[in-house]
Amino acid sequence: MIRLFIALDLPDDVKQRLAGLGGGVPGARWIPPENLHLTLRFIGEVEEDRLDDLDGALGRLMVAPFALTLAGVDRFETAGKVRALWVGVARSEPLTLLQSKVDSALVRAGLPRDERRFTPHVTLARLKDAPSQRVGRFIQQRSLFRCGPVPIDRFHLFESQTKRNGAIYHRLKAYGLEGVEPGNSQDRVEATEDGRDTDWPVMVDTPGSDRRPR
Ligand code: 2AM
Repeated sequence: MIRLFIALDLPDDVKQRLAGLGGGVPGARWIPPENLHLTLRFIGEVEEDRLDDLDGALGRLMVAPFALTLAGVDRFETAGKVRALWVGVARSEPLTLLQSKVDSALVRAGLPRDERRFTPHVTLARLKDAPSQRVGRFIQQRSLFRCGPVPIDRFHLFESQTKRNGAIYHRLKAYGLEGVEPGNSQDRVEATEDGRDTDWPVMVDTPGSDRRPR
């Protein structure tokens, strides 16, 4: 089995800015900058022999490149406890379109539809027993944070290997964004990070944490 998710990687300078927001919250495990990403769709565990089907469906997606703006800071709570701090995204129709096309592609490839509402975000930290006052202050002090426009011209299929102290992300595949050209709606857009075509896996990333209670 292999644990997968689809996400937007972010330019290095954006990751550095986001990482610079961290600190000042006891009980927070900050995501290392290289692991910061915007999840479009969590897939979870699938058999490895499903990879080709998923890849085929994702490679046929047609969405034009766009830019998004990261804005504000907020939290996720489970059972009354703050579990994650994240940076939000200013309303972006292209992002919503991309997310729904990714989901539909995965449904075509045989996965169940993701019924959860898409809340675009970049997780900054996972929290355990963080004092709510400090969390509140952290969010308030960064409420005016904005970063953008961030150019988005591809999305990635990631593998997540969960480890005791976090996770290792492997960027398996990159899919270039390209709009539909008139009269050519069947275009297949696909590119790996290094220009290779369909080899698995392609890239290895560095350790971080990705556990999130749901
Ligand atoms: P996040 O986007 O809120 O940080 C890899 O685990 C990525 O998939 C993480 O970025 C994580 O959350 C996201 N994700 C979504 N649903 C998940 C789930 N049920 N379990 C683990 N990760 C999930």
